[in-house]
Amino acid sequence: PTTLIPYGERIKLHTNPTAIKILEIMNRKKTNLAVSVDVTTASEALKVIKRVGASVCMVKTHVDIFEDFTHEFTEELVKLSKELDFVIFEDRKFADIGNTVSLQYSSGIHKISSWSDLTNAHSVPGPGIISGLSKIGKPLGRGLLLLAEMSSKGSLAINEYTEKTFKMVKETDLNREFVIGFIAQNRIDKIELIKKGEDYLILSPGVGLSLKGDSLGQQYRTPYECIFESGSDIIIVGRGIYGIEGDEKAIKDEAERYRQAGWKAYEERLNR
Ligand code: 5IU
Repeated sequence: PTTLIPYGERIKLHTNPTAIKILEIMNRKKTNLAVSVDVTTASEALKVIKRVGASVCMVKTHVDIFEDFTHEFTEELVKLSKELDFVIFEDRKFADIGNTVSLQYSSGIHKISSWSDLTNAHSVPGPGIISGLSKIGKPLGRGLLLLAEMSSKGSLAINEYTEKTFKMVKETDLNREFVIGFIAQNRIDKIELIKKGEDYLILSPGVGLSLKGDSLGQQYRTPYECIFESGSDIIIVGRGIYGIEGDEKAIKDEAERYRQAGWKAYEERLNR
């Protein structure tokens, strides 16, 4: 199983430029941490990103939360992603028919495809959503994740839905070149769908070292539970890092604490 192969050796199992970039960064910076920057202004987001950048392989955004979105923000974000060496993931969760999502991805105010390395989509509309996004994203070397499971209580993305989401990607080679992984709580090769030599990245949100949940259904697991026990590749942490009390340094230190916890769990997994 790919959980026993080091991130650096999985690079050769990919052809998608974004997947290669993610694994290279993880290997180079020794980090499987993605920080989710869910603050309501672009200026605050940039402050957080500058503090956590050195510790992460990826920054996850929800740009529709910002009160002050402009393309100066995305230009600055792209610049920071190069300077601090991370990948940009706009967590857009597309969910419409192929034609609509291709427009939502490329157009409107946000023009996500022009700056975000990675985005994600629900599988609920069927494979047309992958084709619609791929039409825009693949020529740009972008990557897509499908949502196979969610961290929130009562999620309907379970059992057969999860399994069919994995199968949807495997239907055509075109999908496989653009879909580089899944948002999930568990490793998918457990369900024996992955052929030898195929590799997908598994990203898991709902991660906290001391958080236990919120009042709106979020559920948290530790980095160890995600990486070691469930075989996930990347942990996504939001409030656990940017929500920490204290001065500027507190956020930086907390990101580093999560990076170390995630990396230790990965090393233990390899040595199992
Ligand atoms: N997110 C989840 N759970 C999911 C999916 C996405 O929490 O199943 I798919 C997003 C929501 C938020 C971030 O942007 O990940 C987690 O933030 P907190 O660590 O602050 O809970």
